[in-house]
Amino acid sequence: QEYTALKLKVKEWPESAKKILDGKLPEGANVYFIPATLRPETMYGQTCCFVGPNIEYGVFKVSETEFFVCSQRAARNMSYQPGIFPIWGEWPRVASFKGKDVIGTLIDAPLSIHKDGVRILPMETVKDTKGTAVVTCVPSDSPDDYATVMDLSKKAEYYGIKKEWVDLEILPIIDTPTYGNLTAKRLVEEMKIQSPKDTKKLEEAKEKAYKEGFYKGTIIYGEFKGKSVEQAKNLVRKKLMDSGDAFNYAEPDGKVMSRSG
Ligand code: ZZB
Repeated sequence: QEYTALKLKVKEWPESAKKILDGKLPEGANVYFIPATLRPETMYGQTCCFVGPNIEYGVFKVSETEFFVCSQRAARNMSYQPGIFPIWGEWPRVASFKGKDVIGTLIDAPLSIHKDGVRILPMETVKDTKGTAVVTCVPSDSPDDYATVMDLSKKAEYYGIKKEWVDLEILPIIDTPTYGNLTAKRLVEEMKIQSPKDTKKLEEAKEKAYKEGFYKGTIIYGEFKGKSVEQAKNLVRKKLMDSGDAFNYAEPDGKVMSRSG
């Protein structure tokens, strides 16, 4: 699986994270949360970024001034891919924390219309075994994200977050003949998905959204407005890579590994 790994720069840590990181990072260090996405063309619509509250994350040193936040497993994979860590097979960890320790962190999400930054928020269904275990949230086009955002907004107090961290404008980015320009919202409502725990229905909704978006979607926002999703995907990916805001991250395929091993 070939992902686009995006660099979401930390603008402000919450107190809980400051305590953990105290003394572990050099003065002026830039720290980035690294979500892995298959949908770079949707990055204009990022409204927050998810971590699993009980997942363990590391802060990994990629240069004197740059540090990446992702799962240990992803950092290890990255260390065997060119151009990410300086030394092949080494992924130096300077700190670690649980997702719940960094809820509320303010980050800068490249291309997002929300220029003041977006927040790190909890998502119970993040898998530690896929991507980087950091998931950027695009509620217009990802049914999982839409369902999670609705849940977080309804139960903000229970989750210990501020409602205004969740209730950011949902930007229509892609128009499709079957589901209109807010595909995820439409699917969640039509399929009567009640909660992020409706995993079976959400899996089905995701497949539908992928297919419709990729084969029939047209971009309706930004510099590639009017282009098909198929075309825009690579253009946006290239733009993000050229600006230094993203890099390639390949997930080793278990099946291939076992066949060759
Ligand atoms: C932004 C985005 C916008 C995504 C969208 C999807 C969609 P897949 O197909 O199962 O491989 N994701 C990445 N890592 C994880 C994880 N560890 N746990 C849970 N979810 C994760 O899933 C790849 C997509 O699942 C990724 O692309 C990411 O969300 C999420 F409009 O990034 B995506 C119809 C989907 N639309």
